[in-house]
Amino acid sequence: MSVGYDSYLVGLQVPTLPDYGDPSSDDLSSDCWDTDDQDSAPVRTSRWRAIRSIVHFTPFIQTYKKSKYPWVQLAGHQGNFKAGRQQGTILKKFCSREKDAFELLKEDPLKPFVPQYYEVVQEEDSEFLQLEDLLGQFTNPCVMDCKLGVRTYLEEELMKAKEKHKLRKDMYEKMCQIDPNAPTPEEHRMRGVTKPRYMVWRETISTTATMGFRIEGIRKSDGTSSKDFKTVRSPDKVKEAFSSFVDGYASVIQDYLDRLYALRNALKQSQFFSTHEVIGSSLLFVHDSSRASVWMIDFAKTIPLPEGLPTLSHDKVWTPGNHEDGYHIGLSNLITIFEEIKKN
Ligand code: I3P
Repeated sequence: MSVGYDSYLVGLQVPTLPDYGDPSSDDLSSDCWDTDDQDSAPVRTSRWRAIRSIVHFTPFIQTYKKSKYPWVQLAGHQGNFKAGRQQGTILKKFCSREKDAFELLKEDPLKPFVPQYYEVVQEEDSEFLQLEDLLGQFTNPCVMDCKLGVRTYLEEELMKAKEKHKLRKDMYEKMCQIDPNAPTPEEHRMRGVTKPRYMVWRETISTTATMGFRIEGIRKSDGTSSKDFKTVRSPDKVKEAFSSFVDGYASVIQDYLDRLYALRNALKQSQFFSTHEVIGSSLLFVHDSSRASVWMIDFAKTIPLPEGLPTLSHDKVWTPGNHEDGYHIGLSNLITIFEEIKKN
C-alpha cells in the first residue's frame, strides 16, 4: 500500500469535540447539491436484482432516434443526472472544476476519450453541464464503471478535513453494513466516522489502494445491474467480474484492449494529464453486440497541480505532497487483466 496512507491514517480518528455532518453537505465532496443517497439502504443479499436496478440505476428514460431506453448510472451521487435538451445528450449537475476540465480537454489529445461537452444550461434553479450521452449509440449496452487511482481523496481535502473534523453517521452506517467490526470502539460509541477515515477504509477494502482502480458498478445486457463490488479486493475476483462482464461478447475484449492502448498513448501526449491531479475519475466501458468503447468520465475532483510542481508521472508511489494519484498504475493493471482474459 502507498506510504501516503500511513501518514494520513494518524489523525483520521474520532475528533475530541465531535461535530456531525450530513451526506454530501461538506464542501469536500465533489457533489454540489443535496443527495438522496440510496446506498445507505440496508445491504441486500442478492448480487443481481432487476427491481433494485430500476430503483438505483435508472435516473431517467432517455430517447434516442425515436427509441426509448433506461439511462444507466453506475456510480456517483443519485440525482445528479437528467435527460439532455437535445437528443444524444445528458445533463450533469454543474461543478465548476469539472467544467474547467472539459474546457481544457477540448484542445487536448484526450479529446476523443472524453464525452463531448457542449455548454452550461439552466433548468429551474440549477445549472447543468450538457454532455454527450455515451450510451446513445449502443443497443441494450453492457456498462462497467471503474474508478481509477490509488486514492479517491484529494490531498487538499485531507488537509481541510484535518482542520475541520466532522463525523458522518451515514458513512458509519455504510461501514457497519459491510463490516460491523470495522469501526473502532470510539466510532461505535459516537455512531460516526470522519469522511477521510471512511474513504481510506473504502480504498483499502477494495482494489483501489493495491491495484490503482476499483469496480464501481456493472450493468449487463439482461438489464441487471450491481454495485456490490465494495469488497472485491483480489486480482482473481476482479478478473471474475470482468469475465462475467464480457461473457458472450468475445470480440469486445480486443476492442477494449485496443482502446486502452490508444488511451495510454494519448495520456502520454496529454498536457492536461501531466499537469492535473486526477482523483475520483472513472473509465466507462460500454459494449453491445457490434462495438465496444471506453471513455474517461467524472472530473469533479481533477485539479491543476499547485505552483512549484510542474508535472505528475501518475505512476509513482503516493507520498503526501507529491500529489501522485496512481492513474497509470490502475490503467496498466486493467490492461493486464484484459490481456489475461484474452489468453483464456
Ligand atoms: C462514497 C464514495 C464517493 C464519495 C462519497 C462517498 O462512498 O466514496 O466517492 O464522494 O462521499 O459516500 P461509497 O462509494 O461507499 O458510497 P466524493 O468522491 O464526491 O467525495 P459523500 O457522501 O461525501 O458525497
